Amino acid sequence: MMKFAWDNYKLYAWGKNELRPLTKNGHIGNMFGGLRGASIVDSLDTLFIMGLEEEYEEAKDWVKENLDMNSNGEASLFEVNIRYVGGLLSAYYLTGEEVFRTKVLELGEKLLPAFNTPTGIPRGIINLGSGLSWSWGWASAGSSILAEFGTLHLEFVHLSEVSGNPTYKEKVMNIRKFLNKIEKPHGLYPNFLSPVSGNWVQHHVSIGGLGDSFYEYLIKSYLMSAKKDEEAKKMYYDALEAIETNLVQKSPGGLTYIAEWRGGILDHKMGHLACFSGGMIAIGAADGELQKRKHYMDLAAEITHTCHESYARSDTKLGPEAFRFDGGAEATATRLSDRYYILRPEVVESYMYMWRLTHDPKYREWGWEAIQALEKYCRVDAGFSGIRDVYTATPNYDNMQQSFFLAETLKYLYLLFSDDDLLPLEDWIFNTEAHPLPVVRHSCMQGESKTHQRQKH
Ligand code: DMJ
Repeated sequence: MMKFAWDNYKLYAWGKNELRPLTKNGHIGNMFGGLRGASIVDSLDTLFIMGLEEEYEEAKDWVKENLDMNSNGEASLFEVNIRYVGGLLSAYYLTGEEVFRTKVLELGEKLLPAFNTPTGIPRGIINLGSGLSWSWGWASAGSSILAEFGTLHLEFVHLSEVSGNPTYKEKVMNIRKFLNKIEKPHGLYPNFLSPVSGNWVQHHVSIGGLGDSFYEYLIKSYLMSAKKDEEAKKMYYDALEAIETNLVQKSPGGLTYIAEWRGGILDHKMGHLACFSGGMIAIGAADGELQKRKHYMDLAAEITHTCHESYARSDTKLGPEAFRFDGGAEATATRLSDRYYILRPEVVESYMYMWRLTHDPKYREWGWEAIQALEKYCRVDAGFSGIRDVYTATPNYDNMQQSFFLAETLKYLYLLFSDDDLLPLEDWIFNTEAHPLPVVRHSCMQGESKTHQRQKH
């Protein structure tokens, strides 16, 4: 599947950001500020891990010759960070090739001006040429988004590690400290925050879109620090406690789900994006309070089960973008606009973590079901495409092979069927785009004063 997706990208969309597999051309889009080759950078580590050597070499050569950071467009800080910074860092750590380090540091520097706000909380969009940054037009009152400014920590810690420059780490530690001290309604973190006043802008809380990977990065920061980052640990378990108290629900049919919260009122909906949380709760289970560890594994299994049900209850055996638990619905989409599937990874991501941590064969069975469904309903002549309605067996394609399909969906499926010693979870932490980053056991930031580090670099 990876080779097929890659070969078609190469044939029809080489150097563009994504492949349009129906029209057989490339897509550039406006998320990456003029950067190109998102599918190449997102695929480097997947190709390497899968032993697709020739393809990996082609990808590396493209990065060396053609990945041009001197673009002048408006980029999503979050998307560039998780795909480009994460992809290049991971390629560097896996292969030791200097070109990835040089490129990622060139890019990292261009992202720093986004943090020049009164609070140090970055804005969502940055012009990679001018360094000017601003907020998404659709985000209320010029606010920044929790899942965006909360999903920088892992990559920025490693930017400091590979450069010896503490600035990157300082920027994300500042975000962390800010969030730690600010008041939180019922212990929950709303999705919108003003980077100017430092106040929450709306009381919408979600473990799915707009909130999701902030929580993921708390527990992963703790694990990536070789379990030294106590602050991240405490913030994670406190947040999980608040989520359990306020958002976790059981449907009449016995399915556990995580609802969304709008100023105290529950919206009984779970997004596909929220399905990463099965895996997240599972990787954090062993470091929770002793008496809660089993409970966390049970909760992780229940959520993963619910997400599997959202797949099993559709005609294509692929899950919708959002499924509901009201008006008689139980893990099904009720709105037409929620029925699409865009090759997202979160459900198989949770299967992979649950498999690694329990070895219950059902997770491989569920992964295999997803593979068969992808082959049957998403594979087209020239690649893989998202579909517009998972409840109809005659697919209507969206004509897009997302770069995260190669970075995440296929990588997690591959790992689900690999031995546990391929990227062991004790040594590698996957960023939110599935790019593995090593646990930092001996930080290059230790032992040298910050001033000295600054002078050196
Ligand atoms: C990916 O870019 C990342 O997984 C992100 O955290 C959420 N959205 C997509 C995949 O669905």
